[in-house]
Amino acid sequence: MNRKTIMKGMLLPAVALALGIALGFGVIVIAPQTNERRTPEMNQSNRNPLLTAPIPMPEWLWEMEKANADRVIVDDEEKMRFVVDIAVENVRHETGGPFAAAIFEIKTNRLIALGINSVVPAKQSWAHAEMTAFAHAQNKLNQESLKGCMLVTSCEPCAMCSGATPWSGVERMIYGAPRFMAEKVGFDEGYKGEHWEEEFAKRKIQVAGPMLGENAFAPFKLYMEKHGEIY
Ligand code: AZG
Ligand code: ZN
Repeated sequence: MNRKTIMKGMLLPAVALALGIALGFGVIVIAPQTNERRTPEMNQSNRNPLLTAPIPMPEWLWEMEKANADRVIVDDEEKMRFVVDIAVENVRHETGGPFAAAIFEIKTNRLIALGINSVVPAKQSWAHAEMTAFAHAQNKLNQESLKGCMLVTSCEPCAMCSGATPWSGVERMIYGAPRFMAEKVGFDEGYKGEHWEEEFAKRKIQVAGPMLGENAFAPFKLYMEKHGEIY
């Protein structure tokens, strides 16, 4: 073996070693581990695009939220009528499925944030009304816990949303349509166990519903008439 061949043979391991060091160093430099909490600046300018960018807020909802900023609605049925009307608007504007939700502060009955089902337009399976309401309220309050708040949802939460509810921190939940109304139209609400309300009670989350009787079916009726997509 001459010197040239030996040099050639050493070139590949040397490149691999250099690349390994560079990559290893890169991981450390690019992804420093920190225990710091999120800062307000991060919420404004460094939002995690995986979660926030694909959920655009339709103009009509933006306007509705502005018009109802800090609105106080004391009566539960009135809160529910407000939310069911938003679900109807979501169908009318063709900006998502026949579901809406809102977060209210329990002590003051003040509206914090609205949420709508955005699954089809946002192409996000998790974008149920309850989930977008949680995310929106948490962004607005700049905190992950919705302690002291209640969820008002136009329809009984599905398996995913009832799973997410205790982690949101809300302490009350009221719902309009029972799950069979959503299932009648073709939505798959998933399995959540027969005693789900008892599980909520164990976690100190008060539940009330169904509410509004046949009036809670209005968003589904319009969705069927408009041949809305069932996913
Ligand atoms: C759904 N059920 C509820 N309660 N809310 C939504 O946004 C849904 N989307 N699909 N099923
Ligand atoms: Zn859901």
